[in-house]
Amino acid sequence: MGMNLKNSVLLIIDVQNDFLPGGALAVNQGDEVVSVINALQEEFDFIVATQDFHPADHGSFAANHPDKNPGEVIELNGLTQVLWPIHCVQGSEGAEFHEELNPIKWKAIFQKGKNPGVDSYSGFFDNARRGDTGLGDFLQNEGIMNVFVTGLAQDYCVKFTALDSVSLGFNTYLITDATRAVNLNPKDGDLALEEMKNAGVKLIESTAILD
Ligand code: VGL
Ligand code: ZN
Repeated sequence: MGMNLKNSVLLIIDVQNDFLPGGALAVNQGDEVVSVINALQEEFDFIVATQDFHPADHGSFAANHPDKNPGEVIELNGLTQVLWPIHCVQGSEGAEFHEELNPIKWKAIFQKGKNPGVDSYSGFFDNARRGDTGLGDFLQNEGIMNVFVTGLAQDYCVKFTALDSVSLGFNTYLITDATRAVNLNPKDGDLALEEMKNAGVKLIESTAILD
C-alpha cells in the first residue's frame, strides 16, 4: 500500500443505476469506476456510501415543471437549479447501487435529495447548505481526518462533496480514475477538477493507494 490510510474514509458517491450507462441520467463510462472502487475498498477499513434518493415530486425533475426540459435552468426556492430527467426515485431500480459494487464493508449509507424543494449534490449538505445529512458529524465522531472521494458525478455530486469536505476541515483527496463527469457542457469535468484543486482537494490516482 502506497499511503497510510489510518483515520481515513473511502467515500463512494452515488454509484447508482440511474447514473450508469442505460440509466435515466447516465454518466458516460460511469460503469468503469466500479472495478476501481472495488479494488480500493480492499485497502480501507472505513467506507461510507451516499445515495441520491428523491421523492417523485422532486423540484429538480424537469417533468415536474410545465414546459421545461432536462438541461434547462430555473430558480427553485431562490437557488439556481439545473433540471434533470426523473432519476433515483425512492424505491426504484434506478436508485439502487450498481449490482457489482461490493457493499459488505460499508459503515453507513447517507441518503440525500429527499426534500422536494431543494436539490442536494453534496453528501454533507443540501444546495442551500441548510439541510445536513449528518455525514460530517459521523466522520468526525469516528476520528476520520482524511476523506478519499470517488463515484459519480465528477462535475456535480462528487465536486460538491469534495468542496464541503475541505470546508469542514477534512484532508480531502479525489481519486481521479474512480470518477466520471456528466459533461452537460464538454468541459465541465475538467473545470470541476480545476475548482476542486484550487479549493485544496488533492487529486490522486488509484495507483497511489493500490500499488
Ligand atoms: C447528481 C445530478 C442530479 C449526481 C445527482 O449524483 O452527481 N447529479 N442528481
Ligand atoms: Zn439527483
